[in-house]
Amino acid sequence: IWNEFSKEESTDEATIQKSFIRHATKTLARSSYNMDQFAAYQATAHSVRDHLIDRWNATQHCHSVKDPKRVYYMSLEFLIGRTLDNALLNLNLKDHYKRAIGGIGFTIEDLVDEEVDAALGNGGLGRLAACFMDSLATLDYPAWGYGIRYEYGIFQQKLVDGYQTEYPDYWLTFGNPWEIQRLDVSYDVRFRGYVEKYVDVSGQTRYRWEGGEKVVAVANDYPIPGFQTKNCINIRLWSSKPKKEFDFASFNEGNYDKSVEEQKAAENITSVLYPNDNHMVGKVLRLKQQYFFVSATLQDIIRRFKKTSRPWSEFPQQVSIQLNDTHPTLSIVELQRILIDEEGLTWDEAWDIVTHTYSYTNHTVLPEALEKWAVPLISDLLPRHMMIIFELNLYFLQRVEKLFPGDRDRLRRMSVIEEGHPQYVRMAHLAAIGSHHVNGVAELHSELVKTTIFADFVEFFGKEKFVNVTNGVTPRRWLHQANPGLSTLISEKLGGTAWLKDLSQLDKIKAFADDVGFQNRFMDIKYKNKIRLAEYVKDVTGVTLSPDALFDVQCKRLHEYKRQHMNIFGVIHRYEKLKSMSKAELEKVVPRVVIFAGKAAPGYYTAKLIIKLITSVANVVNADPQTSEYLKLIFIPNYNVSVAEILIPASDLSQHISTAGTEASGTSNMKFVLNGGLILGTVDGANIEIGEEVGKDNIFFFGALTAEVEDIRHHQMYHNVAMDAKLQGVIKSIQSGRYGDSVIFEPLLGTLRSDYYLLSKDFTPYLEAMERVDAAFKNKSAWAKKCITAAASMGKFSSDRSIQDYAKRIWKITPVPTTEEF
Ligand code: 26V
Repeated sequence: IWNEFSKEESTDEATIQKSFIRHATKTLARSSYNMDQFAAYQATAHSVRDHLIDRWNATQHCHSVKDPKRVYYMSLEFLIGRTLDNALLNLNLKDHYKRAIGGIGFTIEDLVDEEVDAALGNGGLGRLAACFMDSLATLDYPAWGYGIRYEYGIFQQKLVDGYQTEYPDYWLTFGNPWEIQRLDVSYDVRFRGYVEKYVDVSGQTRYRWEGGEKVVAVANDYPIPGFQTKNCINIRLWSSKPKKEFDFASFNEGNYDKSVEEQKAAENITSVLYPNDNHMVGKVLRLKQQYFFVSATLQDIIRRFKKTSRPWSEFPQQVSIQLNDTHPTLSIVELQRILIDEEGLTWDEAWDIVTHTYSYTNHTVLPEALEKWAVPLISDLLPRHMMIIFELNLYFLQRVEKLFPGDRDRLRRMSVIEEGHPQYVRMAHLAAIGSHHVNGVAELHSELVKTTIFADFVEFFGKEKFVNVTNGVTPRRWLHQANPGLSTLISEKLGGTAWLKDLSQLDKIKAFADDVGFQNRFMDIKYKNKIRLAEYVKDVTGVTLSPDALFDVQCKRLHEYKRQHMNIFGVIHRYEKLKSMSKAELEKVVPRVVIFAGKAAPGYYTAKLIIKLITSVANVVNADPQTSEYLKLIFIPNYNVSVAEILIPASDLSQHISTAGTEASGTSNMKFVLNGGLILGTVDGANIEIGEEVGKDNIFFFGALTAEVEDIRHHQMYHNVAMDAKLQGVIKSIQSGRYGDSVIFEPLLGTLRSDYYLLSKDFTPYLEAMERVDAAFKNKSAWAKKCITAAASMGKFSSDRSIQDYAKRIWKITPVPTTEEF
């Protein structure tokens, strides 16, 4: 009977319909009389989930039998988005379900739209984790993702009077068919308490962490199916629950409220995702989240390791742990603690295991984003960990002193502890010391990692420890799913879908770049995608867009370093220029639609002002009959993965215009080009490598180079450098009150006085690059050729390539396909 039930259900129309109705009636307790669209989505999702579970079980069984080395991807964020469409495509079931669901009277597209995004991440870092899971599954690697099941994902953004307002994203209101709660997989996690020193039976002085309070971590599994493989891996997300034991001491004192409150506090830990991106905030609850996550994950990994009774020395041969930024870095300290305090290993044996297990990815060199935690905070919450951090820092600094005797300043720079009142723990130093590899996420960024924040560490450890793994994106979600038209065209030309598992094959599409028939089909797909976006924009903003205009998109988190304000200043410049043109001049203008989208951190005042400026300018521009044929300006609210799936395939041009040296990689830049759009960008992050692949004629570069930035800043500071004249004009235009009371924008304009992000220096080159774009867009066939050549050059930027890089060079793991016998 077990064998019978664990076989995967067949996928013919009738079986799918039966499964749909079984779930509608038995799982959801609905009848044919009260099946609305949302219930139909739920029934479909449950029926697809059955397939996922079968494959997930087979994969787990296969991996426990073969017991290969596994990789554990630890990330505080997974920005997954929707699952239904993605699962159908990866399982190759989309057409089957289309017909089956159609037969019941629903359309699959409508049902797909009923799903809410799983938005458990801020931006690039979280979405990268999700793309990596898709690639790990597709390439049959034995891998687990570990994270937190936040009850509130990234906030929902609404515009009120043109200002961003935030609403809680309680995404679980109507249940979540994609997660499997595993009440049987749970662990205790301790906080606070004290450290006890004792002498063990062999006369050794040892320590143990006792007392304090405990909460429970419960596993919730999120199956991740690979594309055209039986393999289905797992993201295990922890949620916090109170322990069953109640605080009877408080209760008996008549303090019922207090004991209930403490129970509630336990559940609080995994309640909400911190909505900052590239900015550190030192909140206790965030530190609690990090340790909670680290403790539960390590207990789970160790339990799995212990099943095969290997000696501890084999741990690094069986387990590789990747830290997605420094957020899970306490894991290094926690493993050391478990090995010495609980497993009885010596310090050196333990540290050898730790440093052969971990590797760390750095995602930013911006100083304000580097994590540091106050020593008193850690001492209070995790007293034993604080002891271990001091101890490992001592040994580390002793080694440094040996290699560089008497170099006090070097010791100060390299110490895990930043001296001061209070002292701080520098998490990046801890991560680098405890890992065998440290990687950056694009060539330039990895160089900056070596020459700035870790320069001393390269001298100490040697340069081999510091490597580059350029980011990538999954072509399954970001082309096949988001742009079915283009995916179908490519498959037709390449004779099948194999390219979706080996993106280097896209190269062969270059042969069609000059073919006018192909150009027309390619641009017709783009045109239809623009219509789809225009309908969406009409729906959410009421503004009508012409798909004939050049669609110019900048969608990403709002941040001064990303320079959305340079973009909006450019729009104002364009608008003023249009206003001064004669009718004859106007007729030569390339019509443009400028689209912004993105969230600002709730406490980031300047970023929020940039949104207000964009929406204020949009109100004026979109209502101006004199220019409306030539310029439209849109801010799409609540940018998320699902919005990106509509926006990206519809862009002609996208902007990636960070000050050189500030954007570690960027990943949407890759998605835009893959979907047949061109980049207007600075010589920064992955833009550089995209430029190398597509060729300099197929990307619009401008602006100061990384190597120049520091000198320019210095020069600006000490010489009275006049602001760029055109930028001055823009500021005057804002101050004239044309876009509403200009007083509210003064703090934003004030940032241009010190101009840390070099807007003034880059503004004229930016506008000149825009003119090159306009000129190029006028020649339809030449533009099409650029887009085709660029898209066909994107093979390198598949997250499959990134994952193979990690697997071979850092994790030392090999694929373990789930064969038919499982
Ligand atoms: C994240 C968070 C999350 C909430 C709490 C505070 C905090 C502080 C710092 C950070 C660091 C975020 C770093 C980051 O997101 N980097 C982005 O990583 C992308 C994937 O590698 C990359 O494409 C982007 O260029 C980079 O900005």
